[in-house]
Amino acid sequence: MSVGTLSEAATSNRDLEAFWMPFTANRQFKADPRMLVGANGVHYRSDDDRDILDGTSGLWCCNAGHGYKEIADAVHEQLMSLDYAPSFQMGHPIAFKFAERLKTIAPAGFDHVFFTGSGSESVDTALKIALAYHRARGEGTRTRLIGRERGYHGVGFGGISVGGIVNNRRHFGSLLTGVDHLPHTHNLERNAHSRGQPEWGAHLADDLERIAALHGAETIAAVIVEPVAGSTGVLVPPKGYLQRLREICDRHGILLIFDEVITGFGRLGAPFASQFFGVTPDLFTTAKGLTNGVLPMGAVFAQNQIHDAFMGGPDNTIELFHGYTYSGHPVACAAGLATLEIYERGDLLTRASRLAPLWEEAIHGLKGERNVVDIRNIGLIAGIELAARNGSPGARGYDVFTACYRAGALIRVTGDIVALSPPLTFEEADIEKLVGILGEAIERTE
Ligand code: PXG
Ligand code: PLP
Repeated sequence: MSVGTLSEAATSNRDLEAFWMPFTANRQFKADPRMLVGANGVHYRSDDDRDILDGTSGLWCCNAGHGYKEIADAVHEQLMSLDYAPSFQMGHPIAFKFAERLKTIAPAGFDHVFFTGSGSESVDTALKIALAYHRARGEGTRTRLIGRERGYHGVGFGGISVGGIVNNRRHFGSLLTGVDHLPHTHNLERNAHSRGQPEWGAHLADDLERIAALHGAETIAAVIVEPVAGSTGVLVPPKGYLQRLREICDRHGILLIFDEVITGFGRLGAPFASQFFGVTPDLFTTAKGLTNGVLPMGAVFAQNQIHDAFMGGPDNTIELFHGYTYSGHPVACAAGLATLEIYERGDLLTRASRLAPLWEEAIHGLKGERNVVDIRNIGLIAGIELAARNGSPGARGYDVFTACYRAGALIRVTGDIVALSPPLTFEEADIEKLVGILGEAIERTE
């Protein structure tokens, strides 16, 4: 494993115009770019030749860290033997093998996996399966989808419709119809500085009863939530909240979808959040850590009874009119299989449960630092909420982000909330270093 070397192109090519960057202030960035040119272990390498501690696993996706030769070799081998093959009315062995392998780490009863190309595609897929499931069972009145305020479910029209982050929705027209939202669970007055799951807020799930009464439960197909809301700034579910959602869904025949794009693959200390919280959804979405982030891929896991409901009718029927050119892409499957080996070898899918006490202690050590109004944590995730600077929300968060980068750590900010989600391979010294850099950056930022 070698750290990527400083490339000529990265330093001399300042022609940055053509790449319209996603979720980025393009003009601000291009005036003062931050370029990563290599990655190994828990570090990135910057174009000015510095090691940058990866406090975010890339974008919550490189759960085992960076630079694995085994993944590179598996990808290379697959490319040279079968680079691409269609999955519509055709098959190739590695997609079946990967699905079978994934079954072994999924909760019991999830024996079916639908492959996609990303988290956003996984969300659209899960929502469509939910709608078609009810229709297949003769409950075609169930067409409503329920999301949650502050939820992030990717950027497809389905995902932004059930999502609850205003800026991701307001620019894009009328979205899907027949969507409603549960209230978010964030409450600084009640829950600030909770360690792990907050005590207060399980009753917020009861709003689903109100929504069911308002529209008629028989019109509701599914509820989708992130078990721990990530992108909005780390909102940990109150104790009992997810259980309550499950109960209400059961009572009314509503499907429960967990969006595990972030929580999947060990982030909390179990392979999936459903195992960690002991609450079983009907469908759950994944992506990111599925391939350790090295190739784009997502997967939707379906309970057997959901899958089986589609399997009636004549054998020549296409049961689900849905799929992507890249569903089950052989090269992504090869990366995924090699990734699962690495997770298994290092016990990485449960490692966060062993690191969590240390992590919690270190993160909550930032309490009392300048402008810190809340600290929250679960598994190997943390959110540190800063007070907004008067009149310019997000400015303080951005300054802390750039200060950390200058000091050698990659963090993520959403507005004025810092989100941390380091590789599951982090050691105690890495935690101390990350929290140290962050603490100093916060202290020095106006
Ligand atoms: N669902 C959830 C819960 C996610 O966190 C997606 C769906 C979409 O996945 P794709 O692969 O289409 O991006 C996500 C993605 C952040 C951040 O800043 C979070 C995500 C993506 C980019 C940035 O927290 N989550
Ligand atoms: N647009 C056009 C014109 C296409 O032909 C296709 C796929 O064949 C798509 C979009 C969908 O692309 P994908 O399957 O990669 O999501």
